[in-house]
Amino acid sequence: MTPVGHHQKGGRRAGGDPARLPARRHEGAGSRHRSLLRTAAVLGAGATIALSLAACSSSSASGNGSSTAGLTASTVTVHRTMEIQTGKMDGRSGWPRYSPSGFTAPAGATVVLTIVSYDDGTAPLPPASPWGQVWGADATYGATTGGTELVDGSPVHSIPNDQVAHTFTIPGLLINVPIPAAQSSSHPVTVTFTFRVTKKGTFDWLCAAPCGSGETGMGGAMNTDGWMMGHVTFT
Ligand SMILES: [Cu+2]
Repeated sequence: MTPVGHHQKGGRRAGGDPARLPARRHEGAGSRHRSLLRTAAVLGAGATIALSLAACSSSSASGNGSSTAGLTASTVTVHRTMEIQTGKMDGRSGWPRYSPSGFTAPAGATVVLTIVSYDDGTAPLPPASPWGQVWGADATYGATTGGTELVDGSPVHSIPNDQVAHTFTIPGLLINVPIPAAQSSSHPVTVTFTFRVTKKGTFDWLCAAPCGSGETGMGGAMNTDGWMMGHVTFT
């Protein structure tokens, strides 16, 4: 755990200051957060490549999953919605937040997750960061997404790293959903992502973009359950 000398409010970039975005921004993150991301980044490197290849060869793989072993509820589709609220909206300046901070879904069901973000600032990722890409192809748990998310209805495989505002990342499932900045705080951006998890259990999710406070942007909301990290449960 790196001590942070002072907590500056609103340490995230809010419209300017692109100079403060060195590749070192992830230093100083809480150690749990950091190790989860590192593990996922290593594991995900292969998955990401596989996704890119799959995307090139068959763009319409919708993952209906008839061949996925162990599915128990393959015909069930559930919808879950999360909102990304700004610090202004949640009453804690400089603390953007996912609300609710988690959800429960049946294992094996197709989950259509809609994330509506009112945050019009970016928290750019370092140029080499993998978190701007959509991930979701872990065979162990059966997450199947085709590596695609819909941004206001348009399918994309990634968001440019310097346009990322947040991510919804489940390291244990190798799922990563990058969220771009909203047009303005009154024009939210809507990101929709479809996936399926065959294994029962509770998994941590977190945001991988440095949207919190402190020099690194990894403090405050980034290290606090119920803000930029939480849990999802498959029953
Ligand atoms: Cu965030």
